[in-house]
Amino acid sequence: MDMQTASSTQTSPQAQSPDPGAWTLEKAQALYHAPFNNLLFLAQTVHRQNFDPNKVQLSRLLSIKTGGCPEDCGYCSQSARHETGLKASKLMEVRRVIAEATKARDAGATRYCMGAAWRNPKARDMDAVVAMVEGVKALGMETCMTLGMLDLEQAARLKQAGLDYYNHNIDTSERYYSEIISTRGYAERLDTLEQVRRSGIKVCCGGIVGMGEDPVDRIDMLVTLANLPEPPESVPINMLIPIAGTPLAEAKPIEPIEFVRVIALARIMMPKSHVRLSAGRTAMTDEMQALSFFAGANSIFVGDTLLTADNPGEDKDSLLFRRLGIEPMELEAQ
Ligand code: SAM
Ligand code: DTB
Ligand code: SF4
Repeated sequence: MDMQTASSTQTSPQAQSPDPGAWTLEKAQALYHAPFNNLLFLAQTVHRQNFDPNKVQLSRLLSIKTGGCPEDCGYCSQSARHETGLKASKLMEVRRVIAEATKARDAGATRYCMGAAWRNPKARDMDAVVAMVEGVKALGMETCMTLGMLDLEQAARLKQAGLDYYNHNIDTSERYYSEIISTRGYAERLDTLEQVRRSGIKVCCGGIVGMGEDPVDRIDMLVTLANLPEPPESVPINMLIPIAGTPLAEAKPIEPIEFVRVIALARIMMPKSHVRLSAGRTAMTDEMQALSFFAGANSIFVGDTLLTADNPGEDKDSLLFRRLGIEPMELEAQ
C-alpha cells in the first residue's frame, strides 16, 4: 500500500516513502486519519522492510543532575518554577555514574542515557560529563546524553569523548511550543540539533503527546522531524506523565488509539529511525504497548525509573516481551 492508497481499502501493494524533506502537512494528515487498519498495515510493512519486527532496543536512563532547573517547561517535575516536591541535587560523581551504568549493562541494556536538569551545561561542568561519557563507553555500551542546549564547541568535545547520541526534543509543533515553554524558543531547539548534527553525534529527537495539543500539532511535529536535513536516528514518543504541581497536571490524556496512530505515522515518515516508546508506559495496558510495537515502535527505556518518574520494572517488561515473542536487540543490529 502506498501513501495515496492508505486511505482506500487496498491491502497489498508495496509501501513507499517519499524523499526526505518531501513531507507536507497534508500528506501526513491524510495518513494519520486513514482507516486504522490501513495505517497499521502500512506502518508494519515499512517496519519489516527496515527492521526485524520482533526485536526491540533497550536503553537505561539515569538522572545525573536532578531538579532546580531554571526553565519553565510546563510538563516537567524538575523546573524550579513548579512546586512538585522534588528534591534538587548536584551533578552526580563520575564513579557513581559508572557504577550505575555497569549494573544496567549487566541487566541487558545496550545504551546508557544520562540526563541533566539544565538549560545548558556550564563550562565548569564539561570535564565531568566528558569523563562520564568516556567511562560508560569503556563498558562497551552506547552512550547518550541530554543536557539542554549545546554550542558547537561543546558538541565537538562530547563527540570526541565518544558520545553516540544526543537527546534534545522539539516536544510538539512550533505553534503549540510557546504554550508549554516560555524560557526558550523552537528556533533554539533546532539550532542545538544542528550543532549536534554538525559535530557528528547521532540525533535523538521527538516529543510528548497528551499535553492538550490538537492532532495537527502531533502531525506537524513529525513533519518537522522527518523534514530535517537528516531525520533523527532515534525518535522518542513520550506520553505525558502528569506531575502534580506542574501546569499540565490535569491535561486531558491522549486516547490510546490516537497514540498508536502517532507511533505508526512516525514509523512511516522516518522508516529507518528507531521509534522509541518512551515515557508513560506505566499508564499503558499491555495491549496498548503491543499495538505500539506492531505500529513500529522498536525501542524502550527499561528499569524502575525514568529520570524522576516511574517506569515498568524489569520483571514486567520481560514478561510482556515473552508473551509477545519479542527479544532485546543486540548492539550490532542497531
Ligand atoms: N533539560 C534537558 C532538556 O530539556 O532538553 C534534558 C532533560 S528533559 C527532562 C528530557 C525530555 O524528557 C523532555 O524534552 C521531555 O520531552 C521529556 N519529559 C520531561 N518530563 C516529562 C513528562 N512529565 N512526561 C513525559 N515526558 C517528559
Ligand atoms: C525522552 O524523550 N524521554 C526521556 C529521555 N528523553 C531523557 C525522559 C522522560 C522523562 C519522564 C519524566 C521523568 O522521569 O521525570
Ligand atoms: Fe529543565 Fe529539561 Fe525539565 Fe525543561 S524539560 S524544566 S529544560 S529539565
